[in-house]
Amino acid sequence: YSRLQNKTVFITGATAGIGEACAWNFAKAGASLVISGRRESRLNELSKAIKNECPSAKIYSGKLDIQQKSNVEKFVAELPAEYKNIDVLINNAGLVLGLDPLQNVLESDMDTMLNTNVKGLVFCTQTLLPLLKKSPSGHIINIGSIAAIEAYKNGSIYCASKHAVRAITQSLRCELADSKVKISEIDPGMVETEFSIVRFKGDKDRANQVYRGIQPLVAQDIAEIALFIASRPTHVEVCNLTVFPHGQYTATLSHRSE
Ligand code: NDP
Ligand code: 8X3
Repeated sequence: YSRLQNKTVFITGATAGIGEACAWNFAKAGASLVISGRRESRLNELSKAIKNECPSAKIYSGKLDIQQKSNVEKFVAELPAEYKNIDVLINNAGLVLGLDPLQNVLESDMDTMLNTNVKGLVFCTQTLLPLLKKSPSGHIINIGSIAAIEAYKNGSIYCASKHAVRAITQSLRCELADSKVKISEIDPGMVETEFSIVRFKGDKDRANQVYRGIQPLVAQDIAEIALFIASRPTHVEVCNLTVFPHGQYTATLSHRSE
């Protein structure tokens, strides 16, 4: 992963799951990090833990809710000079709330999903694109989902949000073709993180049921893929990479040992 030495990687949603695992992996590969999320104490703990294990790691962390464009712009404007040359943006922050028929979807849940998964991703991309264009190897990595490819029962708004991510990735690939900036999307199936606990609003028993009888992916699996994608030579652009735990074969169907 020597191509990541001295690169600066901006990760949204680094307080848990895939974003946190990306922070560890990119730091170990020698990249400087800008990590963000809404839970500041977790960011401080993560920075401390990484620096403990990799004393030379360079990490800037700050609280950021990506739902408001002004937050994103302020955060980026206030980056210290040594963290302003962003090479890689990992648009990871995202969430699902509920598993309900469309008829019953709460407007507040819909707003949170769309404002985070779609608008927040766009705000981060718009704000960082001018910096990525200055890099000799700018790269956007969007964390999509199998829900970007399939729509499933009771998942309408989350699936719509991830279908939007896929569309945005594709449109941007066309728009960026005459620049040096690459764009990739990783579309995972089941990854055991805080994702299902958030979906079921803290109901851990229900969240555990999602992974019953299957060995799900873990955040590290996705971080390793992100690291692989980000470290290809400049002319190699991984477009969309779908990844399932073995045994899963659609968004909602898996072989489970009961
Ligand atoms: P986690 O719940 O473990 O992590 C989600 C991260 O997103 C947290 O760091 C959270 O930080 C952050 N986040 C949520 N809302 C905001 C916001 N408004 N502003 C900034 N950060 C925010 O879930 P995962 O790691 O699994 O999810 C990461 C991405 O992977 C998401 O986009 C998700 O849709 C996608 N994904 C997950 C799959 C899975 O099965 N787990 C499968 C396919 C895709 P904080 O709460 O501190 O703000
Ligand atoms: C997460 C995967 O199938 O729960 O994006 O929507 S799924």
